[in-house]
Amino acid sequence: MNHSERLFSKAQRYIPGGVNSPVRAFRGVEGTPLFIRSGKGAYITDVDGKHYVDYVGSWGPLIVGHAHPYVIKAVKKVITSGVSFGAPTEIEVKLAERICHLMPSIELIRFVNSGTEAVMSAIRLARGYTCRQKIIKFSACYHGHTDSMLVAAGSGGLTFGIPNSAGVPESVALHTLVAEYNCLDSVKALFEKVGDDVAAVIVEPVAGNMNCVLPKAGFLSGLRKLCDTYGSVLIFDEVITGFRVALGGAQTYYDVKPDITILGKIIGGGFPVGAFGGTKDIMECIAPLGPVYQAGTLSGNPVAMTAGLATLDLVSEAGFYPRLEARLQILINGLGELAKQYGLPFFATQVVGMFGLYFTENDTVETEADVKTVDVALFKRFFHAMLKEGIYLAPSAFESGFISSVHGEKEINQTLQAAERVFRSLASMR
Ligand code: KE4
Repeated sequence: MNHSERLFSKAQRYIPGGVNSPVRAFRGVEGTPLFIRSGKGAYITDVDGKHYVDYVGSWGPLIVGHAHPYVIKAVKKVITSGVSFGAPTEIEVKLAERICHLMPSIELIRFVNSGTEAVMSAIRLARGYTCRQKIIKFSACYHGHTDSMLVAAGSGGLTFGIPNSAGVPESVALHTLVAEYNCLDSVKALFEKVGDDVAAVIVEPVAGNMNCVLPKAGFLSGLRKLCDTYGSVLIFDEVITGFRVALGGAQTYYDVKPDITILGKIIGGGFPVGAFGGTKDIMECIAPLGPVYQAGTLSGNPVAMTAGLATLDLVSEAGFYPRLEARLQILINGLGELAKQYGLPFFATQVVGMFGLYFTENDTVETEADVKTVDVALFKRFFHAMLKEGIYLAPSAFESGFISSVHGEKEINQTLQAAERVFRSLASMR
């Protein structure tokens, strides 16, 4: 047994499935999950001392790579002055100010400790603001594990083929209506049925939890129009896309303004964080100003705020996103050429610093049905072969991949050389 295997067996003695989040258990690809000892830049090192080029980046937060010196220096400076006070601090005001400036749709913002907590709070807020109950979400989109969102959840749900979760009361699930991503007609049909009771539509502007599916032209603006027509709140879940696809998030990239934005991941620089923000009239319904209660012991934690602000300093540098996009484009184009050369069914998507790899005959992927055409068995073989080559991809055919600003030419070339060997071997077995 190697160290990861030994640790995994011990972990299962104390932690359900040996992991603190299901997708980490490698059940989507089989085999033993790697236990990670450290990360530096574009690399992680497992407990057996093997290094990997990392395309998970802790599922998105590490857009400037692992242990970036500027982030670490900022955290080291603040951590020795105390780690939490349960009282307001200057740093949370600074981060709030920065985000409000970078995302003009956000006039007021509340920090919490996870994306799930932010989604849960935003849904309660939308219901409190509109005095309505129904929420429209999209099948195979994932918004964390709050009860009302575990209805045709994507991410873990899609990977495990469990369209919803045990333990979610009927009385909760019945208020969640499920439409099809990129299909405005499916949303219109729901609005025509219960439009006057729809509190909000919640959407991932780029669907990053059914692999990586881009919004079709007019889809997001169509949701905006429907919400305006029916007086519902449009919630953009930008936990992944926030500061991943543009400095102003997907709402700037696609030029569609939501009423509430959910953030997480990058704004904490790898520390536990979440946030929800929006227009003043909506956000002023939140306690202590308004009747919608919401609270949190560690909300606005000064260490997380510091790491988040340092990360936003770095992503705000001139040319950050064009460089990120150009670097990833080389990888995506290279993989496409190699797959073609070896006759493998392959399609890839990219939005600036995030991407999706699909082993499908399809020449486009726009819906959940398209995503389900992938050859999962082929993906599993690809995943493990790339892992052997020292390339760490998301352990699921239904997750997005992420690049960081410190994935350089060396890492991209290393990945493409590994892919060439892997594609050649996969092709020989077909
Ligand atoms: P957290 O509660 O995991 O911080 O955020 C939930 C969440 C909300 N919204 C979106 C769009 C998300 O992608 C997520 C969480 N993303 C997953 C990865 N697909 C986190 C990884 C995991 O569950 O272990």
